[in-house]
Amino acid sequence: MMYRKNFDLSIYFIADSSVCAGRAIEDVVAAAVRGGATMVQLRNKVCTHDIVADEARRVQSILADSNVSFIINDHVELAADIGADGVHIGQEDMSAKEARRIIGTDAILGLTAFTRTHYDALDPEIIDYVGTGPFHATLTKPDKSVLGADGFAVLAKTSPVPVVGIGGVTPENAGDVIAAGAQGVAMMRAVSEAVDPKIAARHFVKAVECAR
Ligand code: TZP
Ligand code: MG
Repeated sequence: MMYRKNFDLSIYFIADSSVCAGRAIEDVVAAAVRGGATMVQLRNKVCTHDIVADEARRVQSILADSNVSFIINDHVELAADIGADGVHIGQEDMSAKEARRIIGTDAILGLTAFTRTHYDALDPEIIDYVGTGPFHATLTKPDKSVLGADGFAVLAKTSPVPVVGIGGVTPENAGDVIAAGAQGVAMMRAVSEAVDPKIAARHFVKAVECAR
C-alpha cells in the first residue's frame, strides 16, 4: 500500500474491539467511514500481536479504497510491516525518534500529549499531530485528569503541530473542542457504541462543520 501523508484530523475515529458492542471491528469502521470519519486508528491494548495484526489487516482492507488514513496505536513494527498510513504513540511508548526511524519519513506519526512538558518536548520535525485530552471526563480513561476547554485551549493554541481533541467528545460538545483550537475531534465510544455508528459519525461531521 502507498503511504498517504496527507491527513485530515476532522473526524478521527479510534476503533477498539473491546468497545464495539459485540460487533466486528471492521463493520463498525466501515459504518463510521460511510458516516464521514476522516481518520481511523486501530487501538488494542490487550490482545496478542497476532490478533492485533489480524484486526489491523481487516481494518486496513476496509480503508484501502478510501482517502481515510489508517493509523495503528502502539504497534510501530506492525504498522511498518503492513504499510499502515501511520502510527500513534503515547508518552510511555518508544521515543518519537525511534518510531519515526521504524515507520519512515512518509508515514504519519501522532503523539499523545496532555501537559506543557509534553508539548515543550515535542519535535515538530518528527511529529505530525498530537492528540490531547481528556477534554471531558470519560469512562475510557477514568483515571486521567480532565483538561476541560480552558486547559485544552492553553495547550492547543500554541501547538507547533495540529491537535486533535479527545475524551468524552460527543456531537453535542464537538464544537467546543474546535473552538478551543483543535483541528479535529477524536472519539471512541460515541461512535463505536452507537446503535448506528454511521449516523453517529455523520452527527460529528455536522458539528465540526458548524463550528468552523
Ligand atoms: N486519550 C485520552 S481520552 C481517551 C484517550 C485514548 C479515550 C477517549 O474515549 P471516548 O470513549 O471517546 O471518551
Ligand atoms: Mg501507547
